[in-house]
Amino acid sequence: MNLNRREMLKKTGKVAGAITLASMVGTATFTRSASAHTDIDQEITITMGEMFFQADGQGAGEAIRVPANQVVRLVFKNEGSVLHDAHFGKDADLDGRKYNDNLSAPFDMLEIPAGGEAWLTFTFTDDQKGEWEIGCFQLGHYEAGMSAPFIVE
Ligand SMILES: [Cu+2]
Repeated sequence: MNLNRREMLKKTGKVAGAITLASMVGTATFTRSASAHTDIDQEITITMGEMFFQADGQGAGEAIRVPANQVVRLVFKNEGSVLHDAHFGKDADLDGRKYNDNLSAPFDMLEIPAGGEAWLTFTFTDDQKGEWEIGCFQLGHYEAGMSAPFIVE
């Protein structure tokens, strides 16, 4: 199932949603929160604001560490006053407004309006271990420092 960007936006909106990524299969599926019964091994809440990502218990912009081979739910809360997005990858392309190496492929990214909340559920594999990055590619945001190391370990 392929969700294009417009469908993804429509489905996330201001309502919390869940996107399960089966990275080994290479598909992204969307599950409404009301019917999401995935067992979660670990949940990490990440606050977004101007211009930062901040995981619970950490400082703004500090590394976010995620275990491989576990079901990890990342809960994003945009407490800022403008829309933010979350891309996962490495090698930022500031012209294309994305990472050249997309950790979450084929899933593109998550956009969350001001005051909104949404979540993603990942299971990363051994071959995805290493240092990646989470970044917001709204115009000027990455440039203003809206990124953080994202470490799969
Ligand atoms: Cu942003």
